[in-house]
Amino acid sequence: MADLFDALPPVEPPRVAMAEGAMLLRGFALPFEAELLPAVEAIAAAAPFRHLVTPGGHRMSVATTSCGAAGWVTDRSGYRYDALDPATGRRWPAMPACFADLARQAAAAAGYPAFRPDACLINLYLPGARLSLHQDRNERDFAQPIVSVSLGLPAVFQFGGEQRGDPAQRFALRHGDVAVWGGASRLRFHGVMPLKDGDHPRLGGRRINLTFRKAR
Ligand code: MD3
Ligand code: FE
Repeated sequence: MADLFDALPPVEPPRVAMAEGAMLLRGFALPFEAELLPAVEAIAAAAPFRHLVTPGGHRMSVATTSCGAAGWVTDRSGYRYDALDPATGRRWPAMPACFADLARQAAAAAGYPAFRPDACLINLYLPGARLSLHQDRNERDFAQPIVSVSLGLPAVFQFGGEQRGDPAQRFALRHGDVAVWGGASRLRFHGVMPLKDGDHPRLGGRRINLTFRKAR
């Protein structure tokens, strides 16, 4: 029976266009949660989270690892994708099927049906960890989007413009949210504000972000 509630918009729409080419899919990763978390633990057991040092000599507050054919790394010589994990000298762990499936489904839902990621950078945030404004430009083809998956504690995401000094919008990214960054948004500056303390039922005092890329 039709009633008043049918006329009201949902409290938060499940799909929000943040900007041209940038789509936020609230809760899109929740059906994958039970598979994703053990897969992250298995990757971290083979390729441990580490605090990389930027070319400018700063130790990142975010700890990172990767899976897939290519992994993103930085050191004093620069930022790059590498087929080998410099910490182990071995190839990165393979990308789990549930990772690739989630990334492909999210990209398709946002209008990129051909997205086939070959790299997944995994960022681990503990309280206080942040990511300063940057662009992602180490990938070969900027026509390919980046898909990001947020797990654990919520974060405030900063979404700037094409120049570092452009004003930034802020969005909350919560457990299970997936965002697809392509088209005109692909080279926009972005960052993450310092993570606040909290206790997430599944991840405790952590935030984990997966970013899927077509690096090569
Ligand atoms: C907008 N990660 O790993 S995900 C990164 O939450 C990174 O860990 C953040 O920025 C995190 O490089 C943000 C959202 C994101 C990822 C890539 C983008 C937004 C983007 C590329 C272009 C524009
Ligand atoms: Fe980024």
